[in-house]
Amino acid sequence: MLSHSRSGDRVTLHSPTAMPQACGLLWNRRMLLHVNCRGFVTAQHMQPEPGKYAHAPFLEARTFMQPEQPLYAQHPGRFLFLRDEATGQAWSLPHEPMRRPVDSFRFEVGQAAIGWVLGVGELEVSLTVSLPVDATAELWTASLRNAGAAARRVSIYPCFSVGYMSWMNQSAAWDEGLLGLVARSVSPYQRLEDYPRIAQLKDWTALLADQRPDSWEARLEAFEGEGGWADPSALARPRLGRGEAHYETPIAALQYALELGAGEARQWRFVFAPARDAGELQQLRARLLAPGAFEREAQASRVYLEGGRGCLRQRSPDAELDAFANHWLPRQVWYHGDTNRLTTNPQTRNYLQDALGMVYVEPARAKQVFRAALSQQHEDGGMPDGVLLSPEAEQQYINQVPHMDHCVWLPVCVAPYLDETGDWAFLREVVTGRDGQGATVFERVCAAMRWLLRHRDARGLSLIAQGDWCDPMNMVGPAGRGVSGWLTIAAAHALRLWVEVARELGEAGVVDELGRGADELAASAQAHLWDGDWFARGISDAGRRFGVAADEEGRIFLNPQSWALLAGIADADQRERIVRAVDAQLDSPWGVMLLAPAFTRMHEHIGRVTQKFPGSAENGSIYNHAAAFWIHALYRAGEGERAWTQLRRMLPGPGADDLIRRGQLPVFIPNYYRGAVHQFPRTAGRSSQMFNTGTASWIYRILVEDLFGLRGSPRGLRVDPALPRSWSEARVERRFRGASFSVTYRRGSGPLAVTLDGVALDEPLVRDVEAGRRYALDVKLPA
Ligand code: CEZ
Repeated sequence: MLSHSRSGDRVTLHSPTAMPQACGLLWNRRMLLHVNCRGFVTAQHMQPEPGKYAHAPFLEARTFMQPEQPLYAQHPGRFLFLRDEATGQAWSLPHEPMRRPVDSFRFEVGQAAIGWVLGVGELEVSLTVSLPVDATAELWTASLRNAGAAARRVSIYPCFSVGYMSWMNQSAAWDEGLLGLVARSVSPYQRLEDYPRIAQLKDWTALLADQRPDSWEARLEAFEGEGGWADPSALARPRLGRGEAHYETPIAALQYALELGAGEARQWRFVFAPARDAGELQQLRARLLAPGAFEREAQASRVYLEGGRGCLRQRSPDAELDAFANHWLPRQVWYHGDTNRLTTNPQTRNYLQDALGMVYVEPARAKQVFRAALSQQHEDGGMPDGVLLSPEAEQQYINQVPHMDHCVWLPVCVAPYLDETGDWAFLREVVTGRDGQGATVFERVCAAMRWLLRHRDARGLSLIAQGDWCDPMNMVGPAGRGVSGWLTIAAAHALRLWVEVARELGEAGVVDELGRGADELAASAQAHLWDGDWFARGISDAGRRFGVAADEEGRIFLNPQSWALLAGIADADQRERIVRAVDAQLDSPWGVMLLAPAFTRMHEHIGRVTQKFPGSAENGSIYNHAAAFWIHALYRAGEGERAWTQLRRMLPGPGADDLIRRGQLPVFIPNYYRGAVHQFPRTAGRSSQMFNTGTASWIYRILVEDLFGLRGSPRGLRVDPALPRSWSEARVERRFRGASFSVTYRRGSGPLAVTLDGVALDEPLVRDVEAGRRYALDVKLPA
């Protein structure tokens, strides 16, 4: 059903029906393409806010990216119809909308291209899409080969959805000058003041061809006819009708009729793109359909992706994990860090955590992010809900809801940056804030820590307002009294991390001040949140504790437990109880759930999270971001074996049953798998198919620092691995501060022993790392 290329950089699915939602993703800095194995495609481009150029056939709801987006029969896609002229038989490739089986099917998801190789009798058809690095356009190649002994007469019909563009104005027609089918529209608007913005939008959608087709059709209804989308009538006629759409729903369908001799092959290239006008299309054509252009763009994409290779190459007994960690995970980290998830106003916590991943991929970019975020810090030390990436950007969606946790992520993400790079000078760099005042990075983060300490109640617990890490936890503290158990604990962790940084700088006053603050937070958590076997999630405005044993729903939440381990708040007995409680109540074959039992009705002292469907998203799914915190905490608490079990569960496969249940290819970590495993067992484990998630950064860090234990410190590279017991050996290449380390791990008999270039180290620490040098480390793991 599934196969991997030798190096692991390509995954192939051999069926269009086994995992109908399976998909791959391509992106560049301007757009994102979500390509489903059956031919459906969801595309989004930035102008500068996210927009679409291939729509549903009806007025569609506009929203930000959503998990588990349903695909429907007329979902936008890129299809290639094929008709045998001798028999009249037709197929739609790769699978939709006719769904006629073909003789062989391969959906190939690569790093920079996604495609299909299909066998229809003796005809071999291939379809591939890639993106240019710096333009909004899809580059499609179709090829056809007759592997049989007799000549064949066939027609192929590239047929790309345009859909319902606008209720004000939409049309489509063939354009001989552009050699393409061009659909035009005017984005709907009503307010006069919106006109200048609307006038700038790319409201046209075009399918440009490298060869003149024999015919075309621009009107969806004419293409479908009475046969409907599942058996379009237009395919029954010798030639498409050359129709135009006049305030009718467009389609971009072309026809090439040809005779293919035995062994003969043909190839076509197409550019599918939005544009503002004919001039822009002319330019796209000149640039992207010129001879050799696709090859040049493919090369540029490879170079672009190279930038996101990351600092680790691993070879372990787990080939699937290796493929994922070497190719797919750093690519997902790179996507987040390089594009900011294609939004103009990333949530501050997402922006910072996406930079956390970049610490191991391109640390200079992480530094830029920290600078940019701190330059938008409020005068009182607080952080905004979102970071505006351009002067025109505005806070949208969830960023209009006050969340109290954004400061926490500063130490959580900056401390690993310091560990990785040793760039302590960054802390003395002056960043000008909103008020025009300059303060150093160190001072700004200290101010953010003081903000956290100030925003507490009389018990010393952190106020939650309308949310913390959990976006939809909006009714715990809107009146200004409710507190977050997780945030209290996370603030303690953040402060403790910053105390270590201050200690390194010799800032004794700060060490003292924030150290005391952290201890207070820890004491408050112990006094008011410990529930006997785990920590409570919060206390509402009305004083109601939740996430406690007495609750029927939402009895235990994962995040307070993970962060209590991380912050060192839990004593040995509490740690044991916590681990036992999480194992007993939150564990599942696909990972740990965020909370359980999932809420089945609205709880007005908690809020919107309880209204989400049980087992989806924050309401008790296996929310991978939170599962990653847990894994990281387990590693740091010395629970390596347990951590490994959870880490491995995050990846779909390798068994067919697991792949089918999750429905996702192992080419990215989704933001969640369905949870509520006891309440809704049928859907448990199903992937959200969503590529946007803070998980990627954390898991990358976990592989580098926790599993392989190659972690930076002020004095050099520390070696503290936690390989699973089942591994007797492994090898990695690790880039660190400009040097490269070849590390071999072998199971030994005594305690951990490390040799550097053949010489035993008295402490597992490589000091004074020199850029440009190659180091060979031999690590003997304890039995
Ligand atoms: O968004 C994420 C946020 O991007 O949810 C996380 C949060 O930490 C991330 O910053 C947990 O709440 O209902 C909502 O508003 C949801 O909160 C979503 O928007 C959620 C999605 O799952 C997208 O990843």
